[in-house]
Amino acid sequence: MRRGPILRPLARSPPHGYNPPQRNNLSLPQASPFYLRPENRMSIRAATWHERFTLAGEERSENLAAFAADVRAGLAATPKRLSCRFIYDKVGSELFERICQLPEYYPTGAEREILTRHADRIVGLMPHGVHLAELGSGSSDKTQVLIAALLRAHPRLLYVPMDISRAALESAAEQLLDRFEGLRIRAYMGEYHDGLAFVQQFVEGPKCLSWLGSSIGNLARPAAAAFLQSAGACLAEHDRMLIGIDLRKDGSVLEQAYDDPGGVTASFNANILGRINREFGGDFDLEAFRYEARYDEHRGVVEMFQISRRAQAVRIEKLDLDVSLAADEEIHTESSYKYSLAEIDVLAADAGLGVVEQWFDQAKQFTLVLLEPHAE
Ligand code: AVJ
Repeated sequence: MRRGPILRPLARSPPHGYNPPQRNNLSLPQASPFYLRPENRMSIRAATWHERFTLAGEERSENLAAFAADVRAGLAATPKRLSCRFIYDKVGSELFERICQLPEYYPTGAEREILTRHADRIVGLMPHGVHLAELGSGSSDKTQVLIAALLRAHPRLLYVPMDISRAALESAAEQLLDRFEGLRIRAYMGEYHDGLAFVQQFVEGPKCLSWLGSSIGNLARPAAAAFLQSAGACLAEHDRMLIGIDLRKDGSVLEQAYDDPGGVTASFNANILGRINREFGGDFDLEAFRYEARYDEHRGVVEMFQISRRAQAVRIEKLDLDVSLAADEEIHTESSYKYSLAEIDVLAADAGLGVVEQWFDQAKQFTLVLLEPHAE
């Protein structure tokens, strides 16, 4: 059974080992509160940690049940498949951060370039005093550029990062709160669908929903339009949505980006098998698989696979599941759709959203699109 989102405070101690002052404790030596005493000055910011950060979310076991169902269905299917959304446990999220630092993986740098150049213009097209909610926030690294611009336009900002990884949310929050005085964070841990419900329930006032990094690329085109439409349903008249979309380009550039020579992407992709081993007692031998990323230019999609090097049988103990694979049999693990400008217009139209403005990096590899709900 699915429970509603639960609000709870950060489950570990704030930075600097600070203990919040006890408001009614008159036995404290007076004059200044102890966090203002010179020896404790570094804790001033930490004093507001609890007020500035909350974390809400689903229990991890619910995500695990969905993962188990996906493994059962996907490994029984022909051809075999697993959903890429389950790659992102702690290990997977860390490997993805490493991908973002690879020279071959151009989307991160391209999107940062666009944000850096156009953040003030983008913010200028949002309602004044807007809140920022972000799907799949991860490290929130590029988002800092946007947050800085929002805080230039308005001294206070509520940021609602949403991600599947608790570790990513917590470390991002620690950095952001340290850097930005006027910032308050209400993080949500869970999947997109529940994140949108959280935004709808708890974010009052004008908002911008951001979805950066071309995460939309993981969805097939019809699913992408359907998801954007459901996200758009959370927007009030003057709210905005900002999405990063990777553009169609030469296949050799894409195959480098999705199969780097250092093998970081291959390890990231193989983490779906590693995670089955860890969570469900599987005995996948990761060495018995190779990784492949292929660009289908006609369909505009990079498809990624784990391919069995030989005929083999795999046991997944906790699911009481036996899987056999033929030599060269493929498990489809991820798709990354690329868009032409015409396809972006179709996407927005299918989602019932209007394009306000759109920006590109200089090499025109990537685009940021600002969307608005269509006036009825
Ligand atoms: C997180 C979906 C944007 O498709 O570029 C990167 C994931 N997979 N390298 C992408 C990914 C392999 C990434 N997205």
